[in-house]
Order: sequence, then structure tokens, then C-alpha cells
Amino acid sequence: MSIEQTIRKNALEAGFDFCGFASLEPLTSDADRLSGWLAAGYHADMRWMERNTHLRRDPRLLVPEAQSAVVLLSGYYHPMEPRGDQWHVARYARFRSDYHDVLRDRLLHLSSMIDAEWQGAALRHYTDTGPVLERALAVRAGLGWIGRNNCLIVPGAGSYYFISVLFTKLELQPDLPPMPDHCPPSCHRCLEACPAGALVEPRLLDSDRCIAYHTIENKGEIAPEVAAVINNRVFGCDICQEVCPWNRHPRPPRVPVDEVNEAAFYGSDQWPDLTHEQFLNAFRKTPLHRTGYKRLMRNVEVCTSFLNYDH
Ligand code: B12
Ligand code: SF4
Ligand code: SF4
Repeated sequence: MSIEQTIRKNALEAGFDFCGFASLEPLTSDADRLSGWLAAGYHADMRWMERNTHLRRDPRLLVPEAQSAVVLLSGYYHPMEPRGDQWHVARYARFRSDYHDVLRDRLLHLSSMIDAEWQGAALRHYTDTGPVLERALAVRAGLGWIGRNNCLIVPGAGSYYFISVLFTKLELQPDLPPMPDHCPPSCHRCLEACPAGALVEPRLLDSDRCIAYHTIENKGEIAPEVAAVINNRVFGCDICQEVCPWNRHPRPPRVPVDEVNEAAFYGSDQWPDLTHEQFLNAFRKTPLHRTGYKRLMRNVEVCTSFLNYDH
């Protein structure tokens, strides 16, 4: 078995769904795209995105000893959907645990398997936790392509996947061919479906118009244009993925993130009256905890006004 085959086998054993390998030359065209995105102000108030762009461009400056990246995907699709009056919490956040914790455990498990075979070869790892262009590395590893909705899409499996990156001293050979863009030429469903017009062009997202940005990251007030279309999206947004034909038959992950959190399916009877204590009990270990009670209740208020207004 080649080194790559052994690592892929270990990755599946650790609970990941897909595994690919990327070389670490600077991500020049992706970083140029990122610079353009920042220059246009499309990161809204996420000022932290302005820092360390040189590390995003050149991963070897971030992890100097690294020779390659192992890029890993973990599915988060679950068939349970909000029904009737239940509000919408983004799919990735409907579990009892925070994916950062679950995937860190998987990454530590994989690192220890790699180190057992090649001592000291596993270096640092990230899942949404550092200055790494994760989507761009996933494309380089041949795992999928970037859809017009800006998400990494895996052929035959869709886009409901987290991306993790493990840097290693090993020189791994990319063994998946580059994935061509499989968005049908005439398909613009994601751009047309985005209620706030946040996808200003294919693969170009203006965070200031995005419901996901406003309900998860924004520390200030929700922009009126977004409040006007928020509906019952109390945390995050999946619309531009839900309409994508590649997500018509999503695959459940091999190992789920965790059990479903029933509180992620609360409706108008529960959200407006949620106390701080109930919030902590229901969401302490989930991605909603990072956004915090105060900002979540800001979202609840905006959704409540939207739902009470006769559109
Ligand atoms: C900032 C951020 C956000 C911001 C901005 C999103 C954005 N589109 O940039 C906000 C808060 C809005 C957000 C929302 C969401 N996010 Co987010 N987010 C990030 C974060 C931290 C950085 C992304 C970034 O660098 N943005 C700047 C832009 C310029 O870069 P980019 O989106 O990575 O795009 C690159 C590639 O697409 C590529 N590219 C673009 N066009 C083209 C064209 C071609 C031909 C090629 C080859 C490449 C290419 O170049 C870009 C620059 O390198 C990443 C984690 C990470 N460290 O990467 C997660 C991440 C992108 N988010 C993720 C998720 C799950 C979401 C949501 C689905 C959550 C939700 N349900 O509410 C939404 C999806 C919104 C959307 N349609 O993109 C996942 C995406 C997984 C996937 N399958 O793509 C990531 C990777 C986290 C993770 N580790 O799993 N997010
Ligand atoms: S996450 Fe929602 S608001 Fe943001 S671009 Fe996609 S559809 Fe539009
Ligand atoms: S909805 Fe169509 S254009 Fe948008 S990402 Fe999916 S296939 Fe591509």
C-alpha cells in the first residue's frame, strides 16, 4: 500500500468521509481573489480576515516544516428538517456538539495514526480555526470544485461537508485528478434563490448582504435589507445550497457529527421566550454558543418582527 493509500485508510477509520492530498506551492490565484474580495469590503466587519493574508497565500509560512496537506471532508447532512412552525438553524449547527470539537478529535486520532507509522510527521491541523484557504486546498486536492454558490461541491455527494486540513512533513503525491467545474452552464439557481442578493456574481459573496454572516458573525445590528428577507432563519442560512441540484440526494455521513439537538428545531413558541439559562443548557456545546445569547436573541427579535409582519 502506498503512503497515500495508508493515510486515506486511516482517515476513513478516524471518521472522515473523503481524503485528498495537496502540494503546498503558494495559492497565488486564490489569494489574489481573496485580496480582491477584501479590497471590495465583501468581508463586512470580519476584520480578522484582513490579517495574515500572507499565511493564507503561502501555507509554508504558516507551517514551515510542512511538505504537503492532507485535506479531509466530514459530512453534516441529516434528514431531519424543520417542519411547520419550526425555525431554521443552519444544518451544520443542528447537532448537540460543536463540529470544531468533534473534528479536532478526528484530526488528533488521524495524527496519532500517522505518527505511529512516521514519527513526528503529523504537524498542525485546522478546521475553520486558522488562516488557511480551506476551500482552495480542497480544490487542489481534487476533492471537488467551487460552485457558483461559493461552496466546495463533491461530485455525487453535494456540499454539506466541513473541510479540515492537516499539514505534514511527508511528501504526499496528489492522487486525485483536478476536478473540472460541474455546474451546468445555464444553472444560476443559487444566485437567483439568495433572498438578499448576496451572491453578487458567481463565486463572489458580499457578506454584508448574507444572512449567514448577519446571524452568525455580525456583532452589530442586522442590516435592514437582510432583516427584510430573514424569515425564520435564526442562525445561519442554507438556501444557496438547498437549491443546488448537486444536493438533491445528499449522502448521510459515515459517522455523524453527533445526535441531533432538538432545540435547533424550536418554533415561535420557544425562541422568543428562551432564557439565558435555557440557552446555556441547550446550546453550550454547539456553534450557537460562540455567537452568544445576546446576539442570538437579536436574531430572534428580527425573525419575530418579520414573521409578525404581513408580507
Ligand atoms: C469567512 C467565512 C465565512 C463568511 C464569508 C463566506 C465566503 N463565501 O467567503 C460567512 C460568515 C458569510 C460564511 C458563511 C458560510 N460558511 Co463559512 N467560512 C468562512 C471562512 C472562515 C473563511 C472563508 C474565506 O476565506 N473567504 C474569503 C473567500 C474569498 O474565500 P473562499 O470562500 O474560501 O473562496 C476561495 C475559493 O472559493 C476559491 N475560488 C473562488 N472562485 C473560484 C473559481 C475557481 C475556478 C477556483 C478554482 C477557485 C475559486 O478562491 C477563493 C479564495 O481562495 C472558512 C474557513 C476557512 N478557513 O477557509 C469558512 C467556510 C468557508 N464556511 C463554511 C460553511 C459551511 C459556511 C456556511 C454554509 C454556513 C451556514 N450554513 O450558514 C455559509 C455558506 C455561505 C456561502 N455560500 O459561502 C465551510 C464551507 C465548506 C464547503 N463545502 O465549502 C468552511 C470551509 C468552514 C469549514 N472548515 O468547513 N463563512
Ligand atoms: S447563505 Fe443565504 S444569504 Fe448567504 S449567500 Fe447563501 S443564500 Fe444568500
Ligand atoms: S445551484 Fe447550479 S450554479 Fe449554483 S452551485 Fe449548484 S450547480 Fe452550481
